[in-house]
Amino acid sequence: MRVLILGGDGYLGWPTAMHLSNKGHEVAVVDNYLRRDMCREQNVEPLYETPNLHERVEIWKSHTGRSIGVTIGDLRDWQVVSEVFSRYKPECIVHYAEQPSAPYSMLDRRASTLTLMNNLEVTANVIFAVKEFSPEAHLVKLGTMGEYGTPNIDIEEGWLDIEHNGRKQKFLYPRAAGSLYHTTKVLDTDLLWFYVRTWGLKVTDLMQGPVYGIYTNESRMDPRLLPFFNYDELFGTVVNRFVAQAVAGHPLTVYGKGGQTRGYLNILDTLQCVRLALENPAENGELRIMNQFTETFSVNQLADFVAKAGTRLDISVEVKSIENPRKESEDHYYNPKHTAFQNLGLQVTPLSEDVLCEMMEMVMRHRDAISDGSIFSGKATW
Ligand code: USQ
Repeated sequence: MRVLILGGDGYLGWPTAMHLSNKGHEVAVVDNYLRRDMCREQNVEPLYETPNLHERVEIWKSHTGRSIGVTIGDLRDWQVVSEVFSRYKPECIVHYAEQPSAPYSMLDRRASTLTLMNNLEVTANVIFAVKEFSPEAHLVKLGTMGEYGTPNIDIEEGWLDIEHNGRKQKFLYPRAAGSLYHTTKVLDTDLLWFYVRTWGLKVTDLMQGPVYGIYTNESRMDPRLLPFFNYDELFGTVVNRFVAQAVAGHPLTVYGKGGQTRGYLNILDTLQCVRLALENPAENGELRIMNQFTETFSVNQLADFVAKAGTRLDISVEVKSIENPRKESEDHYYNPKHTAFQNLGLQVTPLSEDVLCEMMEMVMRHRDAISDGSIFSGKATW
């Protein structure tokens, strides 16, 4: 399949590009390096440097002989979008091209409006480009489990059957996001649903939980192919952060009571899920919503897991609750369904001490680069 990956430089975008290329798809990536710029601007650089996209595709080609197309450009610019879509004529679009951090979106007015404008304008441009240049293409969009919030009832996969005054209708599952970033994902879903109804687009919206991990089959070929690894409070997800904190000898920063429960997945399973969605597309006029995670954990459970893995490597890990910088329930019901990917044959990579120890060993090689100041400053508090 001809696949266009929007946001192809990111933590998930670049590993997805290599994975799909390795599986024989014809891949092109687009990125404007927004994530790299935001990290620089906020002085929260990833743990190690990564080559730029032009260099990455050359390294990839030297190992595999496979080419990946590259465009550096801003997808808020219609000129860039229309050129890319008319050049590549994608059969599938994987849309990751968004500001991905909840804390960043809550920093200040500028960061909030950047998140809002970037995320919605890119999604709108992509929708218009699909209609104009590739009306039969399947759009696979990265949403988030955070769209649902933490309701006191089971979370379904995207839709809920409602019976009201004796009549029935299926509606989008009620959403209650916990940050402006998560709210942009809710708004994206509404935009997509509107244009699915109006223009009959073919869309899969992936409700993904926090991802952890670093290695994929492709990045094991060469360390220069590894994705970013952020451990800071803005761009690092919790497991990656805890692993880096353990190695740095910093107490694990459990926010508040630590009962916050989410659906997590290994980066390897993100790649499988995106490929499964792409190879089993939605129908014309369908907004298919799939919950993309494999296991649920509370923050306390994750901290215990990381502390145990540390013991295996002779690292003594302290766990410390700090005042929660976020507004979120710290003790709540959480029972989200996730059968859609199981039904497509997802092979789960569970969180294990082996996985955590391998991550710790990688971080140890860069231990000197860990900046204590990036671990927690409280600058994103809401
Ligand atoms: N947390 C801590 N200590 C930390 C960092 C986080 O206790 O040092 C807690 C948070 O308060 C939260 C949970 O861990 O309850 C997860 O936080 P996170 O930073 O790993 O994830 P989050 O900000 O929710 O965002 C991440 C990705 C985002 C994706 C989302 C899925 O950055 O792109 O959409 O996970 S979900 O969380 O299901 O909404």
